[in-house]
Amino acid sequence: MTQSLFILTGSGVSAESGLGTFRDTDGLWAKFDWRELATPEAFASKPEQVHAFYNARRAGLKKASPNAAHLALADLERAWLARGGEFLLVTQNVDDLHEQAGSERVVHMHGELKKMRCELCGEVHEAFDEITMDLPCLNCREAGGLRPHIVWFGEMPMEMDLIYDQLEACDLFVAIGTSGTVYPAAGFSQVAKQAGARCLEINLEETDTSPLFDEARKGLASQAVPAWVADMVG
Ligand code: BV8
Repeated sequence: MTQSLFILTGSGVSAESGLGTFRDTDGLWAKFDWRELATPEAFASKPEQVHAFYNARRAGLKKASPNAAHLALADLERAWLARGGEFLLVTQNVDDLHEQAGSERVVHMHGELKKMRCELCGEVHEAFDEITMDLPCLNCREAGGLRPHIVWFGEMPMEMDLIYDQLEACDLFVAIGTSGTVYPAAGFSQVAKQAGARCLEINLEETDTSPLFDEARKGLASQAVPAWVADMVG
């Protein structure tokens, strides 16, 4: 029986595509204070400032393309499903580089930069390049309700029921390019392990959660991930 695979990715998998990580020395949260830009309170008090931050990141995403790690994970998904295995890729990233690389079974637990949500009617749409508070929702036509379809600190991540079901059922849990500092994602390896999965960490360096893993592969995602996928599919 082919194994059930659960893959969790973080900003390290998109770093070589030119998108900043968060906690590296030159990372996003080193330059910006997440309390001022990635919380519902920040959006309530300074919505245009928050929109400007995400509008800039959305513009940056247009210049980025998938790297070898994204492409290898899409190959792995196809090979795994062809063998009748279970496969789920949960990403903390809000970019769509996994989808651009061909991954289909992707869950964005922290939302998506290319989507916007109306707080007045709840509708989710493809985001305008530049979202501002005076733009009307495409559905309810009201202005003043549009926000990035992003999970901010203090907000409940998306698809948590599906995620925990899959964590408890998987045989192999693989964390790629994540520092394991943001919860609940940082706790996923423990949930999988307690449910009997083997845990593999693929990262540039040791992380706070490294001790929880059975195996670690150190290196740049664009090299370490294709090498690991070759071993898995080989
Ligand atoms: C929740 C979207 C509960 C936004 C993100 C105290 C106060 C307040 C809150 C808390 C607190 N203590 C705990 C919390 C909970 C909080 C949290 O964990 N805070 C942290 C700071 C302690 N979590 C939350 O608030 C979450 N929600 O708990 O809700 C709840 C319960 C009931 C009802 C309602 C609510 C929501 C968290 C989601 C926040 N949104 N993103 C945006 O993107 O703008 S988080 C954001 O940061 C990312 O999505 C990601 O999750 C996180 C960054 O993590 P990483 O992806 O790991 O990135 P990082 O830079 O840290 O690491 C990169 C790694 O890659 C490094 O290890 C590096 O070495 C490696 N790397 C770099 N380059 C490469 C590489 N590896 C390989 N190759 C390379 N080339």
